[in-house]
Amino acid sequence: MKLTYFDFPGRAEAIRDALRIGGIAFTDARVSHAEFRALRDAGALPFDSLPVLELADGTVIGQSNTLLRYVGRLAGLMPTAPSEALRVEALLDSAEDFGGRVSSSIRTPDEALRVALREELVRVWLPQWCRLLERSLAVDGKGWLVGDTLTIADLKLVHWFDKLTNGSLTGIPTDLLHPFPALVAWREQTHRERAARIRQ
Ligand SMILES: N[C@@H](CCC(=O)N[C@@H](CS)C(=O)NCC(=O)O)C(=O)O
Repeated sequence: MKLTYFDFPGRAEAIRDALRIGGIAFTDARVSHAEFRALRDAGALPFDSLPVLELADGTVIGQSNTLLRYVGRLAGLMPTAPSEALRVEALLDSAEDFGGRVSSSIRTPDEALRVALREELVRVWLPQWCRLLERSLAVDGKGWLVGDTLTIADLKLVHWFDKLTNGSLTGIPTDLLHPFPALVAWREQTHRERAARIRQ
């Protein structure tokens, strides 16, 4: 299959991880913004956006969480118990809610608005997301967001927190997770497991 996205982690990195961990052969197509516009204008993107996944039969599918669930199932990174899968899916959607607020602050060209959005993120929304995620960690108590092993929820969210704390977003402190020790431990565990399973 072929995954097409830009040349940065964004909405694709968890999908790339799941494909790598699952040992699923794929073409990691990375396009420029000009190439994206050409694909979009040619009608090649079902939702006029990236990422898209092209299957062996030529079907092209969009929507990152849908793609992540699909490859997550193929790679054994999606719980088979429906109640656990439900919790994973809710966490993926939370990334659209909370992560979407971060994206809005990136997209706005208005500097004053960006500063105000970032201040609200740091004061209100990101601590709220962190508290909710710590609650999720506490349900099974195994250090994973759902169940007792790595899932696509861990992969999706760890990339969000990497983006949030890499210093590239002015106004968002790199030690954002410091008041949330369970999340700090989760992040380390997720990175360790991810690296080990990608190497296998
Ligand atoms: N809900 C969609 C959102 C996709 C989306 O907004 N993708 C962005 C990149 S992260 C995009 O295609 N941006 C190009 C543009 O609209 O200029 C998904 O999760 O796949």
